Amino acid sequence: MTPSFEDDRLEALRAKVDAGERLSYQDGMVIYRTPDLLGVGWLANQVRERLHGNTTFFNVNRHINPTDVCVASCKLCAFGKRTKDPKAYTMSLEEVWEKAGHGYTEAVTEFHIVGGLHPELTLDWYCQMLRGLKERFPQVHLKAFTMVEIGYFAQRGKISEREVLQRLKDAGMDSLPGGGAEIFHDRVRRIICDHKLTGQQWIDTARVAHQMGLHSNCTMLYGHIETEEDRLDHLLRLRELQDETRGFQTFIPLAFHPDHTALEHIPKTTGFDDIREIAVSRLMLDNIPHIKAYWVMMTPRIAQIAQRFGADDLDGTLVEERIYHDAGATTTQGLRRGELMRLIREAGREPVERDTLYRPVQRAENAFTVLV
Ligand code: V47
Repeated sequence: MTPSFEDDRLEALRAKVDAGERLSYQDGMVIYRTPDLLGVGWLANQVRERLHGNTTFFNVNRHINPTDVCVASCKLCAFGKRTKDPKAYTMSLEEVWEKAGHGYTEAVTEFHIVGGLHPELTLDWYCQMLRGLKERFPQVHLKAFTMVEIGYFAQRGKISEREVLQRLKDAGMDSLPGGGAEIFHDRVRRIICDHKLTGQQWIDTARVAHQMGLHSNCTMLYGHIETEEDRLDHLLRLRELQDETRGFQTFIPLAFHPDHTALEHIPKTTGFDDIREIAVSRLMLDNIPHIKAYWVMMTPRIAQIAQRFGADDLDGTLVEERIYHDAGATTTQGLRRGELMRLIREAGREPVERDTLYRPVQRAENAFTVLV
């Protein structure tokens, strides 16, 4: 059934969406500014169902953050700490391996590993960490290090990003997560994450990773000091790189959580904004296969509704999330496999457990009812 839109401008977009035509910057502005959220969501859902039918993907993963010590002091972040901060931590290699195995069941298919920019840990240390994980958990995919960490390892080791990526790949890194992209525009970046690599450097590093056959995800941090123009610029720069490399698997819009950050005065995003961001992403990023509604950030309730506004993924079980929880997230730190499946089913979608590369994971129907 085709709806009649509250906003006539969406009629013209419907023709483009039906024809699979690419939306322009001006189209993007319309979908960011119209109050007709249901109309925008309907369009995004058309694209989502054309790509993925009724499926919603999820995975069984564990987050590992080896250190929160960080030289960068980004205003947006509540996770990074100075070395001398009594609350700062850095795991030993044994602790990382122990953490990975803690509560481990063979259900876990991915370790998601990111951390602060530590002034002393060397690239060799990280390679050893990956080798140790692969030795102990050979079947688990290692999705590790943001482009920001890659850039930092290169700068510290005085070697190229390509060399860093090659060494990490040789040690067992299978793909990269999408963090650290924030908002690419320099004006915003200078304020929210001054010491991080530039937006262009993030893009260039992702390009090299993709050229080396490594897949990655991509993100956008919204809901702070950026404008809608900055958001669109960010999305279009990702779309442009994807036309070139086809290396991005998933886009994850990340709502800014201000608590305990230097930008604590900024109000939190609203449900309306979060849902709209999912729909805009699905419509503008026509060449990125998946849009993830990251339940930790959106809350399971909104992430569930997002499954009918353009999203086709919920992320995973996580077990112990820290970056968002340090910034005041009120969600639980992990969800069980069965809970994720229930959320998806109640949104009228069919849950499909995937591995990091979106291959379906086959499991015996009742194999993990006790374990996970
Ligand atoms: O890089 C940091 C953001 C990212 C805050 O690739 C904050 O599958 C909100 O990238 N409020 C880390 N956001 C999370 C991330 C991610 C999450 C889930 C899945 C994947 C994936 C990637 O979170 C950081 C930064 O952009 N962040 N601090 C904050 N206060």
